Amino acid sequence: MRIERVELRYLSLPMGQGFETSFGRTTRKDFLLLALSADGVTGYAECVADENPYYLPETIGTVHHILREFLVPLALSRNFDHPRDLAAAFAPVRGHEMAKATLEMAAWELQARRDGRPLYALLGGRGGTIAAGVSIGLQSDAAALVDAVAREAAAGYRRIKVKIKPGHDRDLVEAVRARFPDLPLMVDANNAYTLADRPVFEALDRHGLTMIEQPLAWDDIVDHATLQRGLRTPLCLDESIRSTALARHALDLEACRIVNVKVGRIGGFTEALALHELCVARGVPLWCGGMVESGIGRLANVHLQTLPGFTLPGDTSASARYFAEDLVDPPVTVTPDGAIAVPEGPGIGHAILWDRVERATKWREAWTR
Ligand code: OSB
Ligand code: MG
Repeated sequence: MRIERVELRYLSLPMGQGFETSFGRTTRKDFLLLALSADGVTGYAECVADENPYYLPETIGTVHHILREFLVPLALSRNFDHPRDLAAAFAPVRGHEMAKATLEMAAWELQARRDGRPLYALLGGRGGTIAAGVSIGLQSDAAALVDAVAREAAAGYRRIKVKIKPGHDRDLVEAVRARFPDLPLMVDANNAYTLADRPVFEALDRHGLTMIEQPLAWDDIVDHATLQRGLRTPLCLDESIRSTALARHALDLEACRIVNVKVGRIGGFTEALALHELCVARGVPLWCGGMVESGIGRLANVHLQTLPGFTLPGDTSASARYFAEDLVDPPVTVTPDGAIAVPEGPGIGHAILWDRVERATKWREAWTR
């Protein structure tokens, strides 16, 4: 692969109802879209960084800087036999997993298009369908949350995740459980707690949750291990796992029993495949998280989830939950029994709607050899 051109666009896409976590509310989806061209073919990837560093330290601004100054020059200065070789070339750059993943994922997508195969085939997955789960943002109160859960359960989702934060946790789970005692249910705290909040987790432990996601600090594994020792409910780590090595450390310490994979958070597909292999070898359940991606990133997640280690439904839900006008045709849809069809076309497998991309583009920059 001789990379000839890299184009980066800043997109701002209107969202319907928005999404609220413990770090704030989003009503527009601002993100970077990268196009990578080599040997007459172009591949695409969506970056998961937000404008702010409230999920993890990287932002759209840091990704732009790291791509422009370091990763793009590296990619344009040598040839690669396979997309998996990009990760090794990027290794001298410390951290900046989201920036690395953006370029690396586009190389995989390009390679799949070049081979005329769906992305899943290049990754070693399979066709068919995947099981869909859904993440429900913070709602105004418990009654509104129960309504939202009822709506998503009726839509077919096979696992429902609700966001919690201090003061909005036990009551929310009790309200949902009162109406849906047997629903596969989990919570995600996005680092909002400390070990001093142990009583909250002891109360949640009585509700048969599938897991509790990232209750403690974004960069912690030690306190999570302490918390896990006193709980029956498995902990799952999201933010804390930014590499396969960190996942291995977390599993060795028993800081979690389930792993959330986001390709953008761990530096790309090559690292995702390594993390998948680690979890399969250790019998640790794995699922694919989401970052409220447009259809382009959403479809990349669909392909990844066809690998055999993804034994739990992920956070990949229908495009229409977030975007009235998604950037892919057809949009990602979920069947009444909670399945998403895996595309069979080359690369991500659905057409990109360039008129919508153009309308959402705030700026763009391109680099060539
Ligand atoms: O922690 O999983 C998370 C959204 C933005 C940032 C972090 C997270 C989330 C979600 C939404 O939970 C998942 C989705 O629907 O894409
Ligand atoms: Mg999470």
